[in-house]
Amino acid sequence: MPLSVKDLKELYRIMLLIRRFEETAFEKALQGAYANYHGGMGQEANPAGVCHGLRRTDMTMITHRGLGVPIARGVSVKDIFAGLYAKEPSPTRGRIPVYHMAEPSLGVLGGTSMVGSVIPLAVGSALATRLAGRDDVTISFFGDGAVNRGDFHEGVNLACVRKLPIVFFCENNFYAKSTPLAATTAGGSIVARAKSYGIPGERIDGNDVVGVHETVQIAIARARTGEGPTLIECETYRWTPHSTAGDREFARTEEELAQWKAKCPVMRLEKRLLKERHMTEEEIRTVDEGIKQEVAEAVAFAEAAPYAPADAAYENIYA
Ligand SMILES: Cc1ncc(C[n+]2csc(CCOP(=O)(O)OP(=O)(O)O)c2C)c(N)n1
Ligand SMILES: [Mg+2]
Repeated sequence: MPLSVKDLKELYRIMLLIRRFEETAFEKALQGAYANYHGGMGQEANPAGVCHGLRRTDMTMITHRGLGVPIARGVSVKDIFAGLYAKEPSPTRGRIPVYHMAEPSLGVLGGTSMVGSVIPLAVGSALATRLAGRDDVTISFFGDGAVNRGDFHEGVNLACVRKLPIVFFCENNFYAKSTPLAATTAGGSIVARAKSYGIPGERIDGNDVVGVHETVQIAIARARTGEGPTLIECETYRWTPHSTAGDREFARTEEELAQWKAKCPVMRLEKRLLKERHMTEEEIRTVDEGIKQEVAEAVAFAEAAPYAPADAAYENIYA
């Protein structure tokens, strides 16, 4: 079904919210407000396009790169900043910040620290929904750095053998830290691997949120109706260094970054909304101002919030 004007405006709002969130989150980490942060700026169309239209009970497992997925799934930026600051009001009571951030009631199952290790867990989520007799789908987000780990092959293979309801969504930003994809990855592309598992594979433009959404919708429909997994390779680019820890960029050039910035996913949709007269410059400014205020209030909330009492560390543990 083609996207309505309402959908386009919502995709724009979510991407802009993620953009403003990411700008502030990166800056605050640089100032030492909380731990190292792996910014997601430039990659906003991925979480926005994938998560738009998901059922609340569909599951998403995230990577270390940015917090666009929780935002797109409806976790408030207040809660997310509280998480970054490790404060009590966060979804995990300040226990697990950044890439472990989870809010299962909104379908955010969190992520893991070891690159790629999230993939078999996402497969487990898909298996769990199958065993429970539900027709929910799991989206497994991972970076290009994950595809040469055993976890990728073990996870994708099992999901294919069992035809599990999962979409493998690779955010290919062409680098794992400072290592270019071409230096580590055989076979010409990531999507080429779909063939060896006998599943559909799509390589898409990660600056086109509408294209991301439409491709993922097809994969979700397949997964939901029992036809099994799809592998999507989404070409994207991070606008910030690997993290706020001062990582050196050995291979990326200023020219390359400028080329990708010129293809900004947020601006691309903004131009379309203006050109097709779905929004005016003034309306866009109003949306942006509201979002900036929301982000500023979230930071103030998180900074003023208390830490959880020490005893809370013993909650929700098995032994
Ligand atoms: C198994 C493992 N090796 C190394 C690291 C250190 N590390 C953290 S993020 C990262 C790069 C991951 O690259 P990619 O999967 O492409 O995601 P991106 O950072 O580009 O979004 C590395 C090497 C890790 N966390 N886990
Ligand atoms: Mg990468």
